[in-house]
Amino acid sequence: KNLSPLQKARYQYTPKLPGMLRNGIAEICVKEGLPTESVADQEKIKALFPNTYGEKEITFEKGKNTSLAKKQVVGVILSGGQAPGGHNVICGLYDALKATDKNNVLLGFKNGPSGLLDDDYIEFTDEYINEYRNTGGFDIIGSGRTKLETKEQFKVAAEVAKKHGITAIVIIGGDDSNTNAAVLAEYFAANNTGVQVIGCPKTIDGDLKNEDIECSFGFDTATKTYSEVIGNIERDANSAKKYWHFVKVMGRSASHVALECALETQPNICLISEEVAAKKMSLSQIADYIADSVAARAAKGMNFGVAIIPEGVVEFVPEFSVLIAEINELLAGAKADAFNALATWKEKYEFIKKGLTAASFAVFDILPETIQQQLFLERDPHGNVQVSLIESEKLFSALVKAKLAERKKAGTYNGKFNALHHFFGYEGRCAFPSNFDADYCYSLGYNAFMLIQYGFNGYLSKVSNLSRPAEEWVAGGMPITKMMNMERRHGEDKPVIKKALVELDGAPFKYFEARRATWAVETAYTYPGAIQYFGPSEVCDRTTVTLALEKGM
Ligand code: FBP
Repeated sequence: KNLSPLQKARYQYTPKLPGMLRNGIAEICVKEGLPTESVADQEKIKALFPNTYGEKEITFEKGKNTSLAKKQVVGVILSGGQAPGGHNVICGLYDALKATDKNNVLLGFKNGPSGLLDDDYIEFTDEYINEYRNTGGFDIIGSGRTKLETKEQFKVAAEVAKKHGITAIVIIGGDDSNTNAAVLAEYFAANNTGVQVIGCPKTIDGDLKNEDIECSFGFDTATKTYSEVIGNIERDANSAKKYWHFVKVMGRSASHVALECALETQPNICLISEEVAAKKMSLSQIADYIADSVAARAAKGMNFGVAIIPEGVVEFVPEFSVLIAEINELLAGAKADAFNALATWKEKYEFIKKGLTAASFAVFDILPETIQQQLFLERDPHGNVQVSLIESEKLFSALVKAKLAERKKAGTYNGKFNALHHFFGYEGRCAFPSNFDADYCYSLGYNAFMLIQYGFNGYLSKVSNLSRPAEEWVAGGMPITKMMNMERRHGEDKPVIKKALVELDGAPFKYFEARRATWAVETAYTYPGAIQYFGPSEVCDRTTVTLALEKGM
């Protein structure tokens, strides 16, 4: 087998559990908290979840284990995008399950939720599990984006569960997957299947967090990976002094990843989508904002810089989202055929000019031609423009270049502007989990099994006090319904876990806001370096700046 030295060394790493889970299975008891209410729309959520609503928050403590002895057959699913640490959730779950009774069984459904529906699974063994300890990736069983949301699917899931004698299903996923976990838990309870459902909070995007969940796993490792490379680029920029680097970072919607990377590396510019939306910034205003930094630095002889662009930003620019809506309309159904029949870009351009409102055409017209063409080429299966495929890092550098050309003409800028572009996303999703993510994930999995063993259903595995050393972490469970509210989705009111966007009055953004004007003109870069797995705790076990600031540290 081709194992890297690091992979071998990581096999030897023992993930840290919260102190209260360290005394062995026989010494874990439940402390019940208060009954819960959903964060909003209590009556509606209660009506939709009559069997699982209002359950108590619980924490685990050191004390005599009073759970009932029962053979457990647990199924586990990885749902959605990869996030470092997923393997450790499964390892922690497996270890707790086997430590409780070696006859317990853990089944891994393959390639995401569809594995459950297709009854495509493997049964884990020590040998199999050991190969994945403390490694990145979701390749242990694969992941997928099928959603478990319809009654028909739930029925199939119940049949598969019955066939294998499954007592519980653990769903490792983001806000949508955990919303669906709650609905599945309610279905299982309503139909007296006896199958429990437990969720685990995953996503590098960091947008599954609330007053109960301090952070989703994977965010720590992914942002550290991007920050390492951004720091290296900053140093390169400061060495060569001839390039402006435009770095797009992942995060489908929220800008938590971009903000954390900015807090770690202190770049000259970092856009925050939530601020763009709140201030209703136009593309032109954003371009001017970046161009101001380029010009100010050029005036001091610094024709270089680094700008971080969050992946989802264009959707937050009001005029741009109107433009996209109009384009979707313009190409709806058969109208696309008429458009595609046009032979030249010139003809297409005229078609577009006729079809868009004057305001949207003005927005369209300032875009570089490659981006204009991307808007009309890349459609998803529903006929929508795939916003994530728009190369926003190139879009903004092109707009900035145009602004600088105007300024040069006006005599207000006399620098050089050479832009380079990067996109960091996939390279961070399967990194070896940092010590934090290795520990957090293992704890989430271990804890998920304790929730199962104590008979809880519709709970999210909750490990908190995360800004403190693992010894002080608090393990327990929170009913998923507590985190839900009603939102309008596809023209219907749906119960969902609220997606957490960057809060503009929150401590991480405030910290950034207070310093960014200086960073924009000075060269105040910080170089986080590569994730360290071995060495002093302040280097190896450090979590994100976002979490530290949120916790007032
Ligand atoms: P999840 O929300 O499922 O964790 O996925 C997050 C993410 O990595 C986003 O940051 C990104 O926009 C998206 O997945 C990419 O999706 P895909 O892997 O399907 O290309």
